Amino acid sequence: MFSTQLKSKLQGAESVTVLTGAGISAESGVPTFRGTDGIWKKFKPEDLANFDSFIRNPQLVWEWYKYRKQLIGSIQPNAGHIALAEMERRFPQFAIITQSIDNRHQRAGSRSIYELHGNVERNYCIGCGKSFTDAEIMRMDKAPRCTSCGDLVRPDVVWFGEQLPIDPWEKSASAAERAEIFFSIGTSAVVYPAASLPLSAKRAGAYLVDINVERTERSPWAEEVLLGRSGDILPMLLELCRSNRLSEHS
Ligand code: BJW
Ligand code: ZN
Repeated sequence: MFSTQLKSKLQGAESVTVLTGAGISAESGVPTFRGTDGIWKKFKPEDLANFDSFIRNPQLVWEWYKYRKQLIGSIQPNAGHIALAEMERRFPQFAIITQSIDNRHQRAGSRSIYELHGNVERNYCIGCGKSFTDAEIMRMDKAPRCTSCGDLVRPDVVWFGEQLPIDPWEKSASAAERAEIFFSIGTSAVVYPAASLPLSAKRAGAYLVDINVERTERSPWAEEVLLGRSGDILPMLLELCRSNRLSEHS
């Protein structure tokens, strides 16, 4: 499944960077936005994941998020998340840039994670910025309101038209530029600026690998396209890193 070139790149690499999307959690039972198994087809993310829709119909947007918070709260990291957490220990520099908001990389034990689109387990007031826990939110009305100022509370995620958080974005851009190998995993790579990261990595000399159940916008640019589920491919990739390491010592 893996080319000789990827094997030798993995053996020598000091710096590996990974970009993950919703597909990394598909096998944990979280539906993706797009792709053949995307079940949000009823709602386009563009229609719900924006500030104007939230102001127009906070109940509807909150219904979507409360449903997803409950779903996400009940799922475990899968073999893909776990393999990435293990891979982190095998390279001097290893970073996960994630568009996922579900916190499963953290749960799997990964340390160096840059969350580009926020984290659905956090919430804040749009008026005064006060934070609210999920437990508080779940007890509140359909569209929760701030206990200090009375304004609307929203999930701490990045919607269309909003700027990405500056610190994770800058760290992600540097991690892309320094990567010798860049893995784009379980993302359709249609949402910018995240979708530009595999391209900047490649421009800076990285070996680009696209891992997905189907070809993506990034496949034509990739040195290698690995078609399959990330929960199947990543453990095999980890095995490869392990055997590389053994042969280094023998
Ligand atoms: C598997 C698998 C398995 C399944 N194993 N794989 C025109 C051109 C260029 C840009 C723009 C434009 N018009 C507007 C823009 C900007 C816009 C944008 O990019 N729009 C595009 C849609 C065109 N971007 C923004 O607005 C961003 N901000 C920004 O640009 O700020 C600057 C600015 C400010 C003001 C004005 C203008 C610009 C912000 C983007 C925020 C995205 N937010 C969301 C919602 C987060 C909260 C939530 O979850 O509710 O983030 S949208 C949604 O898409 C979510 C995801 O992170 C993001 C990316 O999706 P992802 O992760 O790739 O998932 P899918 O479903 O698309 O793909 C899953 C893949 O997995 C598929 O390929 C499957 O095949 C695969 N898969 N099972 C491996 N087992
Ligand atoms: Zn407030």
